[in-house]
Amino acid sequence: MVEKVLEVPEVSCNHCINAIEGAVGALGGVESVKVNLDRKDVTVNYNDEALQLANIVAAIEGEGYGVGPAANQVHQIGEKPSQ
Ligand SMILES: [Cu+2]
Repeated sequence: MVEKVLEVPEVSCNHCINAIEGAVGALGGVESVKVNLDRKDVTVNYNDEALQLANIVAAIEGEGYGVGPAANQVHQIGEKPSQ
């Protein structure tokens, strides 16, 4: 099980949160998904033997949200995104 944080700069409201959490949560291997509207990021805990990070990114993009520039940089929790 790994935890990754992806930046999703376009999230702006509960609709966005529900769309992203719904799409990512529906993927097999995802244990938990939580969007933080203030930080505009999404924290995903998943089984990395069952699911690739690319599949998670694709699910978010499939809902129409970019996984933004800073955003392509996946960072571990507790670590600042490089800027
Ligand atoms: Cu929204």
